[in-house]
Amino acid sequence: MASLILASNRLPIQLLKDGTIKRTTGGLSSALEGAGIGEQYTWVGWGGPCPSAGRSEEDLKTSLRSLGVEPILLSEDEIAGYYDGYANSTLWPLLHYMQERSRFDARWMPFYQQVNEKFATAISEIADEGAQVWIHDYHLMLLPQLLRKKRPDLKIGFFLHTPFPSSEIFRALPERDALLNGLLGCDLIGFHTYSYLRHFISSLIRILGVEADIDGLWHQNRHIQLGVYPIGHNRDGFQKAATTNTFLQQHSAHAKHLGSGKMILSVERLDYTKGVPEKLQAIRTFLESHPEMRGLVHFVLVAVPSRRGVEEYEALTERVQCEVGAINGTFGDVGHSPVQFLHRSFPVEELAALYALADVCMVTPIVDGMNLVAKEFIDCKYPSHRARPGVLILSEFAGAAHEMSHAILVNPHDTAGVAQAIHTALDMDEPQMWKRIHAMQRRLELNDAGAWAKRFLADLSSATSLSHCPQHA
Ligand code: GDG
Repeated sequence: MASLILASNRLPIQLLKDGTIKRTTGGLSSALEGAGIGEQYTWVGWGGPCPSAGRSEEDLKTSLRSLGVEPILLSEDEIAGYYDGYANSTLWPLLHYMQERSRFDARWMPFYQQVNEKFATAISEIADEGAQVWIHDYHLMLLPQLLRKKRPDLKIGFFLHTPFPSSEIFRALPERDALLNGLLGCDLIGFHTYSYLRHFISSLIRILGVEADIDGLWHQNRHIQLGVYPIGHNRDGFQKAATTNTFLQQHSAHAKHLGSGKMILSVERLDYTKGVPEKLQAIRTFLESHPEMRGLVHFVLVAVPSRRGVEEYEALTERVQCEVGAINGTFGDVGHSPVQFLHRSFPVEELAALYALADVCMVTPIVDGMNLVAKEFIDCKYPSHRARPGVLILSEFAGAAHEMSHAILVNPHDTAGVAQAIHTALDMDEPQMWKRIHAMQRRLELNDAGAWAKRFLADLSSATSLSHCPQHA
């Protein structure tokens, strides 16, 4: 039994066929890992594509439970309909304002409903009386209401890691009422920014006719609190990583290789929301207009494979590989390719070494709920970690832009503007770079992943589950 339960689509770990464990890469797992909310919780989620060869479901569940998590197993049909289908092909693009990419297929919603039911059943069986349940992200928008029906005693919170788009976009969803009603099963609903919260409130009024203000609303005689909780990065994890031998070795190796050259880094899951082709266009424009920089700059693109098997992601990978080849073919020389495309995941110590050394970090998503890479880069810039100063180029369409005004803010669609920002960043003098870094670090120190989680959980714990509206009492 558990008094605090975290629920997310994916567990932070995946059990592989050979019985070994792999950590999953992504914003949610990296932030929650650094949230420091102790050992007193149970994490409920899917362990990834099932390595079921020769193993029974019970056997798999037992292996995962021994690691302190409560696994949800999904059938092939559920993976296709709930995960690849409704969550990633309908909701993900729509929540990121990409309505033209969003596919509506009536066969998918029943699987989304079914998997949300599975989570509700699993949680209701392990939750202590009055336990807190913290549900994460767009895969589980029906879960709060399903869970409340089974267990009205629970305190239920939901945090959305993506943007919540304008109601003009959200209302295009055929299942818009069901999703909003699903969320109204919560005691507390949180977003990264005030804009997302305001869009949610507009959807409630325009779609359900339910009125709310920025603090909350009354619905069916229950109070639902609303709030803004900008997520922070795993500060302790990066600070620790910067003291390891792997960090030191990687740091010296890269520093030697760079010599007097300049490193322009980017790190992301290879996802169409992250704006990688648009970034490559800007790199091409920069190299075209600054021939004197061609032998000097090293664009290092760490692009972790994501959602393998989904057609659009395969096409994006091919497109990016092709453009990287074309840029290197045009602007490279014997012994130097301006763009290094690293299509794999790196251990956090190696990532920290790249952040510490990079002269510029380009975080230029088309739309992004928050973006933790921007925060991690700035927080690896301490002289005690042998960091070089560096400049953050940040898309104004990332949630992080609301907090990091000392970055160079860019519109990722404006190719010439981003190319110009690269030049401005490379040209900036060191005192100016440190001034900007320090201003951003002061803010990050106050709101890392731990502070974010504690704030959300404290509000969830004090959220009042009054049974009637005082105005109507
Ligand atoms: C979603 C929202 C929101 C990346 N490559 C490696 C690696 N990473 C880690 C980074 C960072 C995380 O993955 C990526 O986080 P982001 O925030 O940038 O993006 P999403 O995965 O899209 O996350 C996003 C987030 O949820 C949290 O709410 O900010 O807007 O889309 O932590 O460091 N980690 C390691 N090796 C890599 O190669 N170890």
